[in-house]
Amino acid sequence: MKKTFFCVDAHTCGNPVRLVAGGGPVLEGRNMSEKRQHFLKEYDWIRKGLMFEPRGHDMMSGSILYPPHDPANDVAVLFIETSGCLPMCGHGTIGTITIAIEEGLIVPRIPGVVRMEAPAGLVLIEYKQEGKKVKSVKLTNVASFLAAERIPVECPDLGLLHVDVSYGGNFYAIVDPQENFKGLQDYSAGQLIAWSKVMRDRINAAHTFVHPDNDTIRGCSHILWTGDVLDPTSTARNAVFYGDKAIDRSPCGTGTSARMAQWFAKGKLKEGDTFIHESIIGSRFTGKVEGVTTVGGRPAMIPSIEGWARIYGYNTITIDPEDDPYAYGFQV
Ligand code: PYC
Repeated sequence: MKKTFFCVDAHTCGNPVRLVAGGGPVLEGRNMSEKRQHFLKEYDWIRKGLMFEPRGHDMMSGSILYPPHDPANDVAVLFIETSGCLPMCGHGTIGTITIAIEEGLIVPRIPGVVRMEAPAGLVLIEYKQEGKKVKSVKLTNVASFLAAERIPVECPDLGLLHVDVSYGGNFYAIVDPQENFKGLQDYSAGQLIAWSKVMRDRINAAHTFVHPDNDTIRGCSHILWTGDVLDPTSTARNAVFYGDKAIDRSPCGTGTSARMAQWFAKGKLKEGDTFIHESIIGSRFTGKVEGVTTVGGRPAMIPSIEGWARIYGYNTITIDPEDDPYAYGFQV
């Protein structure tokens, strides 16, 4: 049967965010983590249809809004991506909140503040508005922590690399410059993508990463390559691999959180410090160490990320498996 989805398309610092404002499914669950499981079981065809070609593309990423489960909160969000349904997405949050406020899809009780339930936990948001336009969104993310250090992994062409694995809403393998890798600036996006796929499989075959408080958050899903900054006023630069063929065009919110947690654990950042992260295209998020905590008994920190998004389109998308052989999309 033909289904219609009313979407607002935007980008956060260059990376797409397609918010499904109408047509999303009713989900069962006491919180967004349970609703994410229900969506994955019954409705993953919606994600595939809206994210993959021909309606989407390799980098496509989006969200669906739900009422909050706790009346103290303003909204709950399911993230849909080419990679699956992420527990948390930073660029997705910045785009989703920008769209939701500008289009009047949510009306927060306190103007300028949104309490957002994500599958990974509660995310507190402050946004700045000029007239109707949202100029910037700052999210205080879930507690982030360094999960493992110097894991050896063979990379095709480059040879043996050592990576740290850090959690910032998803688990990231962070590849810092070392003997066999001088920095992301020396390689094409295509090379980083090809290597990332192999390395992710190898890391997950040898190690199990599970969030201590939520065992549905598992596996190292992203590879974060680091390298020289383009702008000397930035702290660091990264290229984040996700899905099967994507490099994030934004500096990646959960990746920035994971990297700040890595630096925090190594004593390179302390509470109150800021961290300006550049993406592969040079767009920037400003991160800050907001606080210190523990997760499952291990030291952790609370990161915030600030960035901007712009709406660029209104998109009524149909998925009709009786008429279109590519209704549920494809990947090449
Ligand atoms: O911004 O957290 C993020 C993100 C995850 C995957 C792509 N972007």
